[in-house]
Amino acid sequence: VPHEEVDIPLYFGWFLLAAVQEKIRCTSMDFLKTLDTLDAFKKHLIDFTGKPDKEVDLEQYYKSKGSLHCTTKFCNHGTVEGSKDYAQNTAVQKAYGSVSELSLTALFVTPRTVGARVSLTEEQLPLWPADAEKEAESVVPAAASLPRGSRAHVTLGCAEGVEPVQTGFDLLQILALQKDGQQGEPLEMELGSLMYYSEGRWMLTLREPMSAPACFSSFYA
Ligand code: ACK
Repeated sequence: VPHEEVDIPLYFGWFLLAAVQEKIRCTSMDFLKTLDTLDAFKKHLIDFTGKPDKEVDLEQYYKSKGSLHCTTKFCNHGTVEGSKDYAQNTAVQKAYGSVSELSLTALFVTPRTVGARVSLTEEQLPLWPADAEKEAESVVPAAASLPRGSRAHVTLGCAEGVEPVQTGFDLLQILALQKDGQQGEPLEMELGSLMYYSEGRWMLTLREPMSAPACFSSFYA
Protein backbone atom coordinates (compact mmCIF):
# COMPACT_ATOMS: atom_id res chain seq x y z
CA VAL A 1 0.00 0.00 0.00
CA PRO A 2 1.50 3.38 -0.94
CA HIS A 3 2.37 5.54 2.05
CA GLU A 4 -0.13 8.30 1.24
CA GLU A 5 -3.04 5.84 1.44
CA VAL A 6 -2.01 4.58 4.86
CA ASP A 7 -2.10 8.12 6.24
CA ILE A 8 -5.74 8.85 5.41
CA PRO A 9 -8.27 7.73 8.04
CA LEU A 10 -11.52 5.86 7.63
CA TYR A 11 -13.32 9.11 8.36
CA PHE A 12 -13.01 12.59 9.88
CA GLY A 13 -15.58 13.98 12.23
CA TRP A 14 -16.51 15.40 15.60
CA PHE A 15 -16.33 12.84 18.39
CA LEU A 16 -18.63 13.54 21.30
CA LEU A 17 -16.96 13.62 24.69
CA ALA A 18 -17.78 10.63 26.90
CA ALA A 19 -19.91 12.41 29.50
CA VAL A 20 -22.31 13.87 26.92
CA GLN A 21 -22.62 10.56 25.02
CA GLU A 22 -24.30 9.04 28.04
CA LYS A 23 -26.73 11.95 28.33
CA ILE A 24 -27.68 11.81 24.64
CA ARG A 25 -28.19 8.05 24.70
CA CYS A 26 -30.54 8.51 27.67
CA THR A 27 -32.50 11.29 25.96
CA SER A 28 -32.89 9.25 22.79
CA MET A 29 -34.01 6.16 24.76
CA ASP A 30 -36.61 8.30 26.58
CA PHE A 31 -37.80 9.63 23.23
CA LEU A 32 -38.14 6.10 21.77
CA LYS A 33 -39.99 4.94 24.86
CA THR A 34 -42.43 7.86 24.61
CA LEU A 35 -42.89 7.58 20.85
CA ASP A 36 -43.75 3.90 21.22
CA THR A 37 -46.71 4.74 23.48
CA LEU A 38 -48.22 7.51 21.33
CA ASP A 39 -51.51 6.82 19.55
CA ALA A 40 -50.20 8.79 16.57
CA PHE A 41 -47.26 6.40 16.32
CA LYS A 42 -49.38 3.30 16.88
CA LYS A 43 -51.62 4.41 14.01
CA HIS A 44 -48.63 4.04 11.66
CA LEU A 45 -47.08 0.93 13.20
CA ILE A 46 -47.41 -0.93 9.92
CA ASP A 47 -44.59 1.31 8.57
CA PHE A 48 -42.28 -0.55 10.96
CA THR A 49 -43.76 -4.02 11.10
CA GLY A 50 -45.15 -4.49 7.61
CA LYS A 51 -48.15 -6.15 9.26
CA PRO A 52 -51.21 -4.60 10.91
CA ASP A 53 -51.58 -4.97 14.71
CA LYS A 54 -48.03 -6.19 15.19
CA GLU A 55 -46.19 -4.57 18.13
CA VAL A 56 -42.74 -3.03 18.01
CA ASP A 57 -40.39 -2.29 20.91
CA LEU A 58 -38.43 0.72 19.67
CA GLU A 59 -35.94 0.48 22.53
CA GLN A 60 -34.88 -2.94 21.20
CA TYR A 61 -35.43 -2.20 17.53
CA TYR A 62 -32.20 -0.24 16.94
CA LYS A 63 -28.67 -1.44 17.69
CA SER A 64 -26.14 1.20 18.61
CA LYS A 65 -22.65 0.78 17.20
CA GLY A 66 -19.53 2.37 18.67
CA SER A 67 -19.07 5.84 20.04
CA LEU A 68 -21.18 8.82 19.06
CA HIS A 69 -19.80 11.11 16.38
CA CYS A 70 -20.75 13.40 13.53
CA THR A 71 -18.93 12.33 10.36
CA THR A 72 -17.64 15.19 8.21
CA LYS A 73 -15.73 13.29 5.50
CA PHE A 74 -15.85 9.54 4.93
CA CYS A 75 -12.47 8.75 3.34
CA ASN A 76 -12.18 4.96 3.52
CA HIS A 77 -8.40 5.36 3.90
CA GLY A 78 -8.13 7.48 0.77
CA THR A 79 -10.21 5.50 -1.72
CA VAL A 80 -13.10 8.01 -1.63
CA GLU A 81 -12.88 10.94 -4.05
CA GLY A 82 -11.65 14.15 -2.45
CA SER A 83 -10.25 12.41 0.65
CA LYS A 84 -6.70 13.56 0.21
CA ASP A 85 -7.73 17.16 -0.51
CA TYR A 86 -9.91 17.11 2.58
CA ALA A 87 -7.12 15.71 4.78
CA GLN A 88 -4.77 18.43 3.51
CA ASN A 89 -7.29 21.27 3.75
CA THR A 90 -6.00 24.13 5.91
CA ALA A 91 -9.22 24.49 7.91
CA VAL A 92 -9.18 20.75 8.63
CA GLN A 93 -5.56 20.76 9.74
CA LYS A 94 -6.07 23.85 11.91
CA ALA A 95 -9.17 22.46 13.64
CA TYR A 96 -7.73 18.97 14.12
CA GLY A 97 -7.76 18.05 17.82
CA SER A 98 -9.87 21.03 18.89
CA VAL A 99 -13.09 20.81 20.90
CA SER A 100 -16.24 22.71 19.93
CA GLU A 101 -19.94 22.53 20.82
CA LEU A 102 -22.21 20.62 18.47
CA SER A 103 -25.82 21.77 18.53
CA LEU A 104 -28.23 18.85 18.32
CA THR A 105 -31.51 20.39 17.20
CA ALA A 106 -33.74 17.42 16.39
CA LEU A 107 -34.15 13.67 16.90
CA PHE A 108 -35.49 11.54 14.07
CA VAL A 109 -36.49 7.92 13.54
CA THR A 110 -37.29 5.85 10.47
CA PRO A 111 -37.77 2.08 10.12
CA ARG A 112 -34.02 2.00 9.35
CA THR A 113 -32.26 4.44 11.68
CA VAL A 114 -32.48 6.74 14.69
CA GLY A 115 -30.33 9.85 14.76
CA ALA A 116 -29.84 13.42 15.91
CA ARG A 117 -29.70 16.35 13.52
CA VAL A 118 -26.63 18.55 13.96
CA SER A 119 -26.95 22.25 13.11
CA LEU A 120 -23.46 23.44 12.28
CA THR A 121 -22.25 26.91 13.25
CA GLU A 122 -20.50 29.33 10.87
CA GLU A 123 -17.21 28.26 12.48
CA GLN A 124 -17.94 24.56 11.94
CA LEU A 125 -19.24 24.81 8.35
CA PRO A 126 -15.78 25.22 6.73
CA LEU A 127 -15.04 21.66 7.93
CA TRP A 128 -18.10 20.37 6.06
CA PRO A 129 -17.23 19.01 2.57
CA ALA A 130 -18.88 21.12 -0.14
CA ASP A 131 -20.18 18.01 -1.95
CA ALA A 132 -21.54 16.03 1.03
CA GLU A 133 -25.18 16.67 0.12
CA LYS A 134 -24.63 16.22 -3.62
CA GLU A 135 -22.95 12.86 -2.94
CA ALA A 136 -26.27 11.61 -1.54
CA GLU A 137 -28.20 12.51 -4.70
CA SER A 138 -28.39 8.96 -6.04
CA VAL A 139 -30.23 7.93 -2.86
CA VAL A 140 -32.09 11.19 -2.10
CA PRO A 141 -32.65 13.06 -5.38
CA ALA A 142 -33.56 16.36 -3.67
CA ALA A 143 -30.40 16.33 -1.51
CA ALA A 144 -28.33 18.63 -3.70
CA SER A 145 -30.86 21.45 -3.37
CA LEU A 146 -30.65 21.44 0.44
CA PRO A 147 -28.31 23.85 2.25
CA ARG A 148 -24.74 22.87 2.99
CA GLY A 149 -24.51 20.93 6.25
CA SER A 150 -28.04 19.47 5.96
CA ARG A 151 -26.66 15.94 6.14
CA ALA A 152 -24.83 16.56 9.46
CA HIS A 153 -26.03 14.08 12.08
CA VAL A 154 -25.12 11.73 14.89
CA THR A 155 -26.21 8.13 14.30
CA LEU A 156 -27.83 6.82 17.49
CA GLY A 157 -28.78 3.38 16.21
CA CYS A 158 -29.57 1.25 13.18
CA ALA A 159 -32.14 -1.48 12.62
CA GLU A 160 -30.88 -5.01 12.03
CA GLY A 161 -28.85 -5.21 8.81
CA VAL A 162 -28.76 -1.43 8.20
CA GLU A 163 -25.44 0.41 7.77
CA PRO A 164 -24.91 3.75 9.59
CA VAL A 165 -24.41 5.64 6.30
CA GLN A 166 -28.20 5.35 6.01
CA THR A 167 -28.82 7.80 8.87
CA GLY A 168 -27.66 10.79 6.83
CA PHE A 169 -29.81 9.71 3.87
CA ASP A 170 -32.85 9.40 6.16
CA LEU A 171 -32.21 12.88 7.54
CA LEU A 172 -31.88 14.40 4.04
CA GLN A 173 -35.11 12.70 2.99
CA ILE A 174 -37.00 14.18 5.95
CA LEU A 175 -35.54 17.66 5.30
CA ALA A 176 -36.54 17.42 1.62
CA LEU A 177 -40.12 16.54 2.64
CA GLN A 178 -40.08 19.38 5.20
CA LYS A 179 -39.04 21.81 2.47
CA ASP A 180 -41.88 20.62 0.23
CA GLY A 181 -44.35 21.66 2.92
CA GLN A 182 -47.83 20.11 3.09
CA GLN A 183 -47.46 18.26 6.40
CA GLY A 184 -50.03 17.68 9.09
CA GLU A 185 -50.17 19.26 12.51
CA PRO A 186 -47.17 18.74 14.78
CA LEU A 187 -47.73 17.02 18.09
CA GLU A 188 -46.48 19.18 20.95
CA MET A 189 -44.43 17.17 23.42
CA GLU A 190 -42.34 18.03 26.46
CA LEU A 191 -39.08 17.85 24.46
CA GLY A 192 -40.39 19.64 21.40
CA SER A 193 -42.72 19.26 18.43
CA LEU A 194 -43.10 15.92 16.72
CA MET A 195 -43.96 15.60 13.05
CA TYR A 196 -44.79 12.60 10.88
CA TYR A 197 -43.37 12.53 7.34
CA SER A 198 -45.01 9.36 5.98
CA GLU A 199 -43.44 5.89 5.60
CA GLY A 200 -42.36 5.63 9.22
CA ARG A 201 -40.40 8.89 9.27
CA TRP A 202 -40.72 11.00 12.43
CA MET A 203 -38.84 14.08 13.55
CA LEU A 204 -38.86 15.72 16.95
CA THR A 205 -37.62 19.30 16.73
CA LEU A 206 -36.19 20.04 20.15
CA ARG A 207 -37.48 23.03 22.11
CA GLU A 208 -34.03 23.35 23.64
CA PRO A 209 -31.21 22.14 21.38
CA MET A 210 -28.76 19.84 23.16
CA SER A 211 -25.23 21.17 23.27
CA ALA A 212 -22.60 18.47 22.90
CA PRO A 213 -18.88 19.15 23.30
CA ALA A 214 -17.01 17.22 20.63
CA CYS A 215 -13.42 16.83 19.47
CA PHE A 216 -12.69 17.27 15.75
CA SER A 217 -10.49 14.34 14.87
CA SER A 218 -10.39 11.16 12.78
CA PHE A 219 -10.93 7.44 13.11
CA TYR A 220 -8.48 4.95 11.64
CA ALA A 221 -8.92 1.14 12.16
O1 ACK B 1 -23.14 7.24 11.22
P1 ACK B 1 -22.18 7.71 10.24
O2 ACK B 1 -22.13 9.14 9.85
O3 ACK B 1 -22.26 6.80 8.94
O4 ACK B 1 -20.74 7.27 10.71
C1 ACK B 1 -20.26 6.15 10.02
C2 ACK B 1 -18.82 6.33 9.64
O5 ACK B 1 -18.82 6.80 8.31
C3 ACK B 1 -18.02 5.04 9.71
O6 ACK B 1 -18.64 4.05 8.95
C4 ACK B 1 -20.13 6.94 7.83
N1 ACK B 1 -20.13 6.48 6.43
C5 ACK B 1 -19.94 5.21 5.97
N2 ACK B 1 -19.96 5.20 4.63
C6 ACK B 1 -20.18 6.48 4.22
C7 ACK B 1 -20.31 7.11 2.96
N3 ACK B 1 -20.22 6.44 1.82
N4 ACK B 1 -20.54 8.45 2.94
C8 ACK B 1 -20.63 9.15 4.07
N5 ACK B 1 -20.52 8.62 5.30
C9 ACK B 1 -20.30 7.30 5.38
C10 ACK B 1 -21.01 6.12 8.71
